[in-house]
Amino acid sequence: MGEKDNKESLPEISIEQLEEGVQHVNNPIVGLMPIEKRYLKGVKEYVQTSNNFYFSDGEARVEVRVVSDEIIRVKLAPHGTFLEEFSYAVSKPEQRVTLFSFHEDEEFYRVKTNTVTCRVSKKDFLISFEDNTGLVTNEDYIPMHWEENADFGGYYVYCTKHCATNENFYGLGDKPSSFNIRGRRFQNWATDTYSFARDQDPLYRSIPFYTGIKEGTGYGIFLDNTYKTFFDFAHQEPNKTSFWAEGGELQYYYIHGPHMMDVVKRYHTLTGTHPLPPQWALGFHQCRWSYYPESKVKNLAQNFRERKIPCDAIYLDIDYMDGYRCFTWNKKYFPDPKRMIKELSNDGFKTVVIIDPGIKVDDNYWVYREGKENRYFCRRSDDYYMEGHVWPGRCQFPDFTNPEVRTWWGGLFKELVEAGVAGVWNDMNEPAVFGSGTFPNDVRHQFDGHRGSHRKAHNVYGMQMVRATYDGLKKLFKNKRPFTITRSGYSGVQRYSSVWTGDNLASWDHLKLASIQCQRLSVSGISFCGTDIGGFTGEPDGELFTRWIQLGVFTPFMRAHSAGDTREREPWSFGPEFEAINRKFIELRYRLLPYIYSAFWEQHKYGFPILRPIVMIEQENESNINREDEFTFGDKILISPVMQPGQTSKIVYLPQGKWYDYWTHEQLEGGTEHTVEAPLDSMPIFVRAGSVIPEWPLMQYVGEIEPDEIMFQIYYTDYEVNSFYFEDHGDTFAYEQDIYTEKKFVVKGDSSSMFIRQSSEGLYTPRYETYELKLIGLPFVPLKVYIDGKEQNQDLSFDELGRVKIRTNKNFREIQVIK
Ligand code: MIG
Repeated sequence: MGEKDNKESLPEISIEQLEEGVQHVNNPIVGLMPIEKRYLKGVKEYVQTSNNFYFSDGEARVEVRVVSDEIIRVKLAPHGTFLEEFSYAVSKPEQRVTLFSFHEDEEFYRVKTNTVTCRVSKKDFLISFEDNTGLVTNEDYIPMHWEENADFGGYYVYCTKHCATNENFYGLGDKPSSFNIRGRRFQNWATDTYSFARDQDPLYRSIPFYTGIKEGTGYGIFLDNTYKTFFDFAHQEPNKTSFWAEGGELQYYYIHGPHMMDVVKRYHTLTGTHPLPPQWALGFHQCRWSYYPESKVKNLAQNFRERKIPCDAIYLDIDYMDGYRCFTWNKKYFPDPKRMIKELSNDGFKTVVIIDPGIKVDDNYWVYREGKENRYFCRRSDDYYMEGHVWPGRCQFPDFTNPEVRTWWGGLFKELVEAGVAGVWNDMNEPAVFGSGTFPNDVRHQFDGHRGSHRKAHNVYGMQMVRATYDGLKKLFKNKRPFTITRSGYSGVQRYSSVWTGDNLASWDHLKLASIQCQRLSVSGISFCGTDIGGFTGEPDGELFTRWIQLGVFTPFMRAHSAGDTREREPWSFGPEFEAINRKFIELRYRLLPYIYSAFWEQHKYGFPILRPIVMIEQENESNINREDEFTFGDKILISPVMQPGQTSKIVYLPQGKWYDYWTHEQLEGGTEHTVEAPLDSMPIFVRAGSVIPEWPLMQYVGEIEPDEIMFQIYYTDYEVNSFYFEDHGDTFAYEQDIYTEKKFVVKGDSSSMFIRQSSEGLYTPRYETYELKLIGLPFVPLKVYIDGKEQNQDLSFDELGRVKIRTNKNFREIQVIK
């Protein structure tokens, strides 16, 4: 970060200097204050209106709002006047009615809910939060402060908190740094960062939310401010954590834990979760800059099918358009898009096309004309249109913060949808402009009626673009789920889109960063994320590509992508040996799709992040604070991707409890590290004891086969374990009307028996009738099996992997296996 941006280090202006500057003015300077940092002074009074408490130091006011039992919001108005309530991030600002009380003594005011107390000190206006055992989790180091901004109006606003020696930090979106971000400073200002480096900051997204964990207790801070924001986690001084913004309100949510999982789930109650994606979007996607002309696309599709490598989606990057004009086709390359897309679709491929925000200035181009006639493009402070160069040449840019523009934009997809396009990829929406990087600060935005310059709208521009895209597609698709992917985004973008991490590089360190960035995005509210498998720029060798495919199986979004100046980059591009391993792992992804889909449902419905880093599972264990290799996908499967060239074994940490090696079914004790084999054709994958993992028969694409049976692998446990399984149509919004089935399995065994109980919720009925259960790890030789109390006559012998097979009706309530 440049010194210029660091307001904390700007020299302060003295009264003498200021008076020097105004000595020729005739007006008296009474009341004119020098511009310098000002701090809240002691609290003079307070007023309560329902769940809002207003404290004042005589001039500045602070609002403390009880949002829910576990969430309290703090807001500062330096001169006593709050801005209008408005947020792009928070979809439901009013949560359920909460219980709270107010207390005052000599020293403090206290706003108390069932779980959190917000304490305001009368003497110096310091604000702190404690749980109901009196443990202080978060407290101001100095009072909130601000500095007037003479150029733009408003204030730079600051908050500085105590930081304990054993306090660690997680979150903040896509930062390409170590998973634990203690000791670092970051800024949020969405930026197109081609071929970004480790520790480069900022990147494409702005997610001003983090979880702090102090002595095993977690809490969250979400600074809902769209301006350029800064976070310092004990970087400048080891005992302070600060966050500040270049404008807008100092407005943050304190989110109670104590578990990081609670914090992230509650953050989701504020900012929303991903809607369910169409099921095919969880398959393998193949992308490149660019596949054209049509013959190349067809050839690619044919290769996948002939080689029997599963794939669901093919992407068209910018070259499919006519001179990079959005919503047009290059008819030389793609003479009949509708026919081509239909043929691809008959072969099981979905077509996803890229759409950028820059609209070519060209009076013969209908999109430009419509935008111009309706004044939909962004303008500068002096009313000139904002112009900048991007791929199409000279462009203007829709103001996506205007709801009318969003509706117009959504409608522009009509022809693409009629041509059969199934998904849209929004790129360059930081927004990126060649040369200058992005828009100048003075560009004006409608900001949903709340008006603002680009300083205020920059970080939400991409999110509002993909929102317009998603909402438009949703309308055009009738009741079918759209698929969208965006490069830029602000908190809450998960309600509209998946994301990828942008222009990474083909290197082993970037493979590591890919894993960290996806884990970080997942604990920052954006579960549906992935990376360019293989690295966007540069050339991976076969080994790196294969290791990246392996990680990709366990990222919620799985897509191979590469820049135009690189060699071909398909799963077969590195020779038959690598092709075989790549196939094996892409097949694994497809077998696990029902598990992956169920994990997605848990994210959508309950706000559980899909990827869960070790610290999220065992935050109380100090030795976990810096672990970043292992994570779980959903609740049951743990992976530790191999991220070194030539590596054939790996030390893997398994959390407390019992685990099984996914490949060998060997049982392993958790709470410790294990050395495991990891030759190139394998990778460390473990399953929690007691898990019930659904698998589909192998398909080349989602929907190729309607399974006539679902297979479940059930891992023996001697303590009770629950698992969930979700299914529905896979491509409609009927789940919003409870047309789905959510199954719960309970598994437990002892030395001579094991039971599996099943219960079910929801209104969806799948067509298949039976399950095939494979029991793994039974410590006894089973002789009898009872299904709902009836003894069965089934072959209970162990297969070559030590599994016992049971076939059952899908509606069983209880199965018992007995020695
Ligand atoms: O200026 O559309 O990150 O995925 O292939 C480059 C071309 C524009 C950047 C994206 C990349 C995409 C590329 N785009």
